[in-house]
Order: sequence, then structure tokens, then C-alpha cells
Amino acid sequence: MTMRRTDHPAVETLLQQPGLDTALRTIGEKVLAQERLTPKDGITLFEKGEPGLLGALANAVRERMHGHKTYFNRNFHIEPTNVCVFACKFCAYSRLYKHREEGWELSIDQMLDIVKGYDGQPVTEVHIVGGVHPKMNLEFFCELMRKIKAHRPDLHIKGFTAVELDYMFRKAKVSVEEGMRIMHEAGLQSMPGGGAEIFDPAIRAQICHDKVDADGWLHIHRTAHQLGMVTNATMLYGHIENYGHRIDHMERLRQLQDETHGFNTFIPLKFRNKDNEMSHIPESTVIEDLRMYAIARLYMDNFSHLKAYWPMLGRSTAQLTLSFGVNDLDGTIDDTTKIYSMAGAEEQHPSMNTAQLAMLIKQAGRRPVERDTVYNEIKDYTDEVFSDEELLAN
Ligand code: V47
Ligand code: SF4
Repeated sequence: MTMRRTDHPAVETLLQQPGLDTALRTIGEKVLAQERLTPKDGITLFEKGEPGLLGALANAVRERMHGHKTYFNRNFHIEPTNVCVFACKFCAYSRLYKHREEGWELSIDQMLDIVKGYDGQPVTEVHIVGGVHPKMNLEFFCELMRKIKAHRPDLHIKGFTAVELDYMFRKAKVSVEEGMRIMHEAGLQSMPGGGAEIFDPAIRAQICHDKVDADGWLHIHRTAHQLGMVTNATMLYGHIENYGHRIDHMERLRQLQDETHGFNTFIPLKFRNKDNEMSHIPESTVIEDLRMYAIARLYMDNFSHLKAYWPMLGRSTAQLTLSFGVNDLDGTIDDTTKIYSMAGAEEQHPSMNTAQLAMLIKQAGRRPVERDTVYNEIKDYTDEVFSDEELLAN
């Protein structure tokens, strides 16, 4: 469906402002005409785009694609370990193998117990992600997934970043193609988007020098897509990268998406600076976060969904992103992830029940819609009436 100029009179008015930079006006016209933005356009948006204009444009795109619908899913996380062989400087969560007594390592039975704890509850997805432990190998995770599937076949298994998979496959001496096939057959249905950080090699060398590089990350996702799996993509922004690096990162993802159409969602991740080796770097402002989301919506024209991860952003900023292009909020209904609370996010116990999440979306003037991992709609909560007990529960 093409956007007619009159579909968005507010954007029209903004674009007609006499003082508006001509390059921005041209880009705005391109967005309304649904033309693809170039890398140069992307840089111009970062350098010159005011939040008002960016938000209006991103919102027009978001409403064209999804109307007021804002998706969430009911999932829980399993973090098998925070012991990690890698040494990413931004990571507050991991403990090196030599200090593994400070971290945690869950057995298969302990992880199955977590799954069993959700018996009878309407969760649709388990998200498995953690550090890269040298002893938790391909066979270990295949056994875990087979047991999860035997216990609860309908639970969708989303798991393992390309970083974890790359290490597992190298250790098992299998090719990426072979390794992905083995994981898929054992029960892996989709992959989260972590480990992408910033693809530029000079930035990677400074913040995460020893883990899989951009080509390796993209190869694993391409292979997953070829097997019919969907995956997500992330970008860690707001540290030492510049706008050019952000555009280069998004451009590489956009190109792979043109090739495979296997990405579901793009998730910009705001760098948090507590308790890591990059604590001297100030965090981005909320305005910069909102600009980032809006530009992501405008640039990533072949990604259907743009997701905000509320446990990291905090609830109020996450709510604001819904006016800056975001149409999906993640979603852990329980306090089951530590990755952001350990890096200084406002949400030390990221837990919201369905009523609270739906209300947060409604208060932003949007329609809360529960989805499964592949965006089949499960329930529209727009007209649902919630009790005070549900809304005030901890
Ligand atoms: O790759 C680590 C990031 C990612 C910090 O696909 C940090 O649905 C900010 O990718 N500040 C892992 N970010 C988490 C992730 C994710 C989360 C939720 C949903 C999905 C999905 C994916 O967390 C890492 C890294 O980029 N991260 N430390 C930090 N200090
Ligand atoms: Fe390990 Fe992931 Fe932390 Fe890097 S971000 S140190 S790969 S847990």
C-alpha cells in the first residue's frame, strides 16, 4: 500500500517548513514515496534530523506497516551460564573461565526444572542465551533441546547467539551448515539477534576483539535462514562508534535481508555503562535513543518489525519508542534475565505481567497484541479489562 501524501498531513506540514534543510526535506519525500534510503541519507538523518521530524516520519512508516498494533510475546529466559571464554569490554555479566567460581553453570536437569516451572502457564517461547562456556558443547545443548521438546513440544525454542554457535561448531569441528542442521534437528527453531554489536572491524577490535567477526555472524544467520529458521538482529549503539559505523552495520543487515528475508526483527541495544571496562563512556541520552529508533525504522525498510527491549531501556523510554517507529516490546514476563540489570539498567528486576505490559502499550495510544515468535497473532488486548490486582501485582 503506497502512502498518499495526504495520509500524513502532520508530516507534510513538517516537510513544508520554510527553514527545513533541503537534504532532510528530500529524504522525507523519499520516505513518503517509499523509496529506499541510501547510506548517505542515513548519515544525514543522524547528523541533522531533529527528533520531531524523525519521529513523525518513523511513525508514518510504522503506522503504514502495523497501524497501532504493538506486539509482545510471553516468554522466559534460560541463561545456562555466565562463564564466558570471551572478553567483551562492555559485558558486565560474564565471568572468565578462570574465575568461574564467581559465576553460575546450570545442569540440564536444572534447566529442565526451569521449563517445568512454567507447566500450565501460557508462555509460547523459551529464549536460551548466555556466556560461552568451553564445556557446554554442541552435544550438551542438543540434549537439552531434545529434553525440552519431549517435555513440552509446543514451546518454541529461540536460542543461542551466533557467537555461541560459532564457538560450539568450531569446537565440535563441524561446518556452520552441518552445525546449524544438527541444532535445528535437535529442536532449535529460531535465533536471537545478539553478538552483532557493531560490525566494523576497527570498532570490534576495541570492544570485542576475540569473538566471531561480522562475516562469521552474517554467515551463521544466512545459514539459519536457508534452513527456514527466522532470526533477529541487534546493534549495540552509543559507545565508541560513530554514525557511519551504525549505518554500515544496518546496511550489511539490510543487504542480507534482501537476500534471504529471514530476519524477523531489528533491535537496537543501548549501551549501558555500569560495572564493565567501558564505564568511563557516558551513556546516550533519551533523545539520542529515540533518534536511533526512528532512523532504524526509516533505514531498515525490509525489516517488518522494530523491537525495543524494555528491561534495558526502562519502561518510560520504552513507551516513548512506540512513537518513534517501534512496534514490538520484548516481553520477558518474569525476572529471568540478568544481562542488563548487571550492566546498570533501571530495571533491576525486569518483570511485568501481561496486564501491566498491555496497559503500558495502551497508555501510549496503541493496541497491545500478543504474538508468538513468528508473529502469528494470539490475542488482541485492546478491549480487555484488567483487575487492580493484576495491574498492581509485583
Ligand atoms: O550481544 C551486553 C548486549 C546482547 C551490554 O533477539 C549489552 O529477541 C548494552 O541480543 N549494554 C545480548 N547491551 C542480548 C540480546 C537480546 C536481548 C533481548 C532480545 C533479543 C532477541 C536479543 O546484549 C549482546 C550485547 O550486544 N549487551 N552487555 C551492555 N553493557
Ligand atoms: Fe561473553 Fe557475550 Fe559477555 Fe561477550 S557479551 S563476554 S560473548 S557473555
